[in-house]
Amino acid sequence: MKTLLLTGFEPFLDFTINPTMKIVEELHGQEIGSYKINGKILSVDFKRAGEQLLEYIETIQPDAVISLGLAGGRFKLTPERIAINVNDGAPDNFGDNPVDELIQQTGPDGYMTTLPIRSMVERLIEVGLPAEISNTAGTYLCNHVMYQALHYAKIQNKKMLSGFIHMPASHGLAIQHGKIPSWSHQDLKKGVSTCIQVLSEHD
Ligand code: PCA
Repeated sequence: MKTLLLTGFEPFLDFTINPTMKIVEELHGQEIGSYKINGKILSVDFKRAGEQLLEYIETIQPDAVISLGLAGGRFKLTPERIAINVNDGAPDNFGDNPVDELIQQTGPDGYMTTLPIRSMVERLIEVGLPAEISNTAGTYLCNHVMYQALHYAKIQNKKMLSGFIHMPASHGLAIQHGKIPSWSHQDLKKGVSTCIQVLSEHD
């Protein structure tokens, strides 16, 4: 059996619930296809999140990493195509507010995902869940951890596949927030499980 590191994030900014947390907690310990899932939650912290993720990777030695994040306002499940070497944007949960910073001083401008995102999107649509590839993960924490995992795999010469999936708000979050579209928790979770199944068939 292979190991999948599945990460989610804590709440941040005016998003009082992060729907990725419940999904990661519920899928932790489960098996989907050839993968056993190890779920972890990352801090919305520019200084720590990358380190946290790399510590989990070194301890767990996963065959693949899927990181999940909330994209409040998006309507679809959106596997990300690329991570860029930039930290920028709104303050994190510790008030850190980097402007135009590099994530890795000597790293490349970007890394393409190594997850089978085209097949994931096709399968999501087949099972009735709206999905499309996103061509920007932004410049906030989600882009940051996606970049860090891909950079690690590259410089360590590891086969480990990795990438990021952004998701819409859950109904629970949308009720509290008031101004964003939402999906049921069950559909969000089914979407993530479907992507893991596709990954399992892919490799
Ligand atoms: N979404 C944010 C960070 C944490 C999360 O769930 C992002 O899109 O960068």
